[in-house]
Amino acid sequence: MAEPIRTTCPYCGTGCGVLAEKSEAGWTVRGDPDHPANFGRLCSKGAALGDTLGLETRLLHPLIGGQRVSWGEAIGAVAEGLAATIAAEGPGAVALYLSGQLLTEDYYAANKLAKGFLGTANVDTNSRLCMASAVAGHRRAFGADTVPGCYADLEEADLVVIVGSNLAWCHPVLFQRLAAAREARGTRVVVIDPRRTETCDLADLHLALAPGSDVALFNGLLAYLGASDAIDRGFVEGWTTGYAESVAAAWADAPSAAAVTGIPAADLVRFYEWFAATPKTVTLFSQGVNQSSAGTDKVNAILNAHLATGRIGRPGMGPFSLTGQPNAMGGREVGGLANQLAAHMDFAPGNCDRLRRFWNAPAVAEAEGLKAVDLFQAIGAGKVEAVWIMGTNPAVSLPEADAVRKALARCPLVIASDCVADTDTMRLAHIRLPALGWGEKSGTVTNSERTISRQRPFLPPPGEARADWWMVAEVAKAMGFEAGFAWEGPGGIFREHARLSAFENEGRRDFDIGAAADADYDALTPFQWGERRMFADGGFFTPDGRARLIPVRHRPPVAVRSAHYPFRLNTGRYRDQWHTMTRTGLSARLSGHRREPLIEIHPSDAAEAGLADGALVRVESRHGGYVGRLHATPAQRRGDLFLPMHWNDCFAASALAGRLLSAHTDPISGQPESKHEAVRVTAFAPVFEGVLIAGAGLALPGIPWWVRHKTAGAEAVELAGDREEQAAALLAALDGHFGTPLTFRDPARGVARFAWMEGERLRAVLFLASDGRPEPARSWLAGFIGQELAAPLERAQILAGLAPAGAPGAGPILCACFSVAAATIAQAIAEGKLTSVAAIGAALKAGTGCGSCIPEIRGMLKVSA
Ligand SMILES: Nc1nc2c(c(=O)[nH]1)N[C@H]1C(S)=C(S)[C@@H](COP(=O)(O)OP(=O)(O)OC[C@H]3O[C@@H](n4cnc5c(=O)[nH]c(N)nc54)[C@H](O)[C@@H]3O)O[C@H]1N2
Ligand SMILES: Nc1nc2c(c(=O)[nH]1)N[C@H]1C(S)=C(S)[C@@H](COP(=O)(O)OP(=O)(O)OC[C@H]3O[C@@H](n4cnc5c(=O)[nH]c(N)nc54)[C@H](O)[C@@H]3O)O[C@H]1N2
Ligand code: SF4
Ligand SMILES: [Mo]
Repeated sequence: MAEPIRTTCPYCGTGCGVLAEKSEAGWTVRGDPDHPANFGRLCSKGAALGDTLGLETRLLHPLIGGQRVSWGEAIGAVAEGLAATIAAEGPGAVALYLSGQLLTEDYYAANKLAKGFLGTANVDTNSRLCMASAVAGHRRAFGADTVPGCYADLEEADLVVIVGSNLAWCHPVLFQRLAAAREARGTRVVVIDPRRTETCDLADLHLALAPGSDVALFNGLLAYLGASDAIDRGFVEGWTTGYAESVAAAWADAPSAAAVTGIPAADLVRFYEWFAATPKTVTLFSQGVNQSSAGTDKVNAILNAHLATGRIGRPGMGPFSLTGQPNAMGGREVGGLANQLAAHMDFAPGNCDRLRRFWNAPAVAEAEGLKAVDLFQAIGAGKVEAVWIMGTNPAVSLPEADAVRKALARCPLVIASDCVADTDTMRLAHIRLPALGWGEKSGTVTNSERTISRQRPFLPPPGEARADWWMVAEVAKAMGFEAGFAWEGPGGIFREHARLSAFENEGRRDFDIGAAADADYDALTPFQWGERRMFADGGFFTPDGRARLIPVRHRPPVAVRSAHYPFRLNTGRYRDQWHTMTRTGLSARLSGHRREPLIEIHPSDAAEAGLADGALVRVESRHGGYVGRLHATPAQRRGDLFLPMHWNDCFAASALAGRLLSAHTDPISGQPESKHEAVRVTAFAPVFEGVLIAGAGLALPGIPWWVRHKTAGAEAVELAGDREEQAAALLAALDGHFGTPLTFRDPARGVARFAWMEGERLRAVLFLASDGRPEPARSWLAGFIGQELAAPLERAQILAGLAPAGAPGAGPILCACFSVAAATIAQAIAEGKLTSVAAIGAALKAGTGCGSCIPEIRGMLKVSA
């Protein structure tokens, strides 16, 4: 076997090192034992990377208006379109919308073209939806966007506070590192989240706060700390400003903290006592904090508590912002946000001038550009007339998604670069450019702890796909900017980026990787920028070198519940899907965990509303509707609903979270409040439900509700309708496609089943039921699609939909590594045979691969105990 290729996982900001190895069977991946983020571990998504390398959904050639064109024509059209828009309307009419999934080199090139050569600062990124509040909070407190700590702090802490983060599902390898440390040293863990998530598996205390009440909770903490002897007076006096005002503001909220958060006072005090008594405390935070109209204040409320206690920059302590995307940090370093320039510089005149000289740039943007939500509103209003979208799917991920779609539909020039041909955004693009994907592209990414690692290619470029930086450079050259964009590869871009970070820096800016400019790019090993831990002895990047405590007050989320919209909606992530599913949706292994979106609700709320567990329901907000299956669970607070952000029009009818959300934003960071909306929930009341299993991509004319998912080499479609004619129309369409089916009907039970054959080969099966959902063994059946059926017995079994004993069952898969169904584990537990995670692992293998499912297994054991 050849030497493995050392690269980095393209999913979450943990930034795990991956070894890609070629074997007879193709490329396989495993965790890189030498990478400092994961030391060999991978989660379910990382472990399934090999399943997502297929080309079936890829865009392989440039397209203009749906017609294949050459690269020369495509680049020419982009360059001419941008130039014509600038000539007619000025540079502000042109925008770039980028992504934390681009590599640093791609991101640097795009930002340089826009902010240095086109003269527009209308360059924003999906990090606006993700990290903007953390960035703004860091800059307010530290004078720079610095994450002070490192992952080892999680392992050295005595108390870890996890705020608004479902670490077990969203940063699973960090969760495993924390779990191991807790096992070894008894780390105390507090989880602050309105939902009882899988992350609570490690929690000594779970504070199920009212959504949006984090500032009140942390103000209560600061007031408590101020009144106890936990304040580090030396640090506060020597290295901070704003302490007295911040404690005064905290006292204004503190008396109502229990009422506002809805947390029993005794639990709050317990948390405050633990925090006060534990110097080695790390506070991790993520989207429950950032995605809020008070996101920046939430961040500063957390930073205040750490600054007041001097718990920053020393082993085992500090506030820690978990970054979501693999290169959210790299994007911040190159200035991908509309209110930043490159290399962590802002728009101060000296910085603009420095960039002008360094880049020899003709048109450096002098003022901040439009932030994502405002940018798409400006497109809708006709103020921005050309937009180039790279590596993100805003038609899905932005709030008020229908307004975003309308804006793109009326925009004269929409250019989109993606590795996938069909996404909700690509459907709206005039010019579609094929990008290289993971395993093909080459460059660097920066993870949550400031470690820069290489992504290395191991696959040839498919079709005519090209690197994102290459497209940018070609467009720049076609617009006459040859000199600034003459790089031969990503290494040259990285060296320029490194040199810029050191240019006239002299310690004034936190981001300085000048030393890496001379490193051997191809051999680059992971390295962390800055000190291992920052700010232990002050040295903040504010004008006076002191950190700022910021006085903040509780503000509720903008969307208010009413008699019409009595529920609070919260949205977020599932363990095995990544965002809009363009890659994870290709893997049967990953799609088995949650094959359709669930609408989670407290059982008492469901009962009061007369809604049955497992029934289809409709959620509606002022902006739109969403249909999904109700899942009643005590993990939800009363009055709150949760649904996933992943599904979209390519994977489902009517399951797009962004369509429900208002575009309310934080006034400082501009980050949208994607975690809060006021909604109602009502029965969908189908007259039939069904499951269709066939090859991919069948049209479903007239079916009002469907969800597609991959299963064992075929596609399963869960579907439902509210009129009998819809079922008849679907049957007619399938007959038209496949011919006459074998049929089984039991009208008394409202059951009908169909199997379409071509000779002895099975083409498709459809199960319909008028009373609840049919439950055929989906993945077992899927295994027969395209196969010749051996015997009449098999035909009979297929129409029965029943798998023989031992075949994969009907329900969701809990353990993605070994395809162990949730039902199999539940049954073993119910029979009393298996009573621990270890016993389940030994008997069923579940949990013995990547370990991502262990919190769920332990949850099942707890429920049965
Ligand atoms: N499996 C998976 N992992 C991922 C991703 C993915 O798509 N799939 N995406 C990556 C990206 S880009 C990101 S940004 C991260 C996100 O990682 P996380 O932030 O951990 O994920 P979310 O599920 O969006 O939200 C976290 C939690 O915030 C809680 N929450 C909602 N409102 C509030 C509130 O007012 N206060 C508090 N304290 N909590 C609240 C929600 O209930 C939810 O459990 O995940 C990364 N990792
Ligand atoms: N309701 C709700 N909405 C949310 C959130 C939420 O919690 N709730 N979270 C928000 C957050 S934190 C985030 S980060 C966003 C994420 O939202 P998006 O960025 O819109 O989602 P992705 O599916 O990651 O989109 C990435 C796209 O880039 C493509 N791609 C992958 N690699 C490359 C590449 O190398 N080059 C190019 N050109 N394309 C590539 C993929 O195929 C995909 O189409 O969603 C936000 N929206
Ligand atoms: S935790 Fe999982 S998704 Fe995140 S980088 Fe590591 S392997 Fe990839
Ligand atoms: Mo994110």
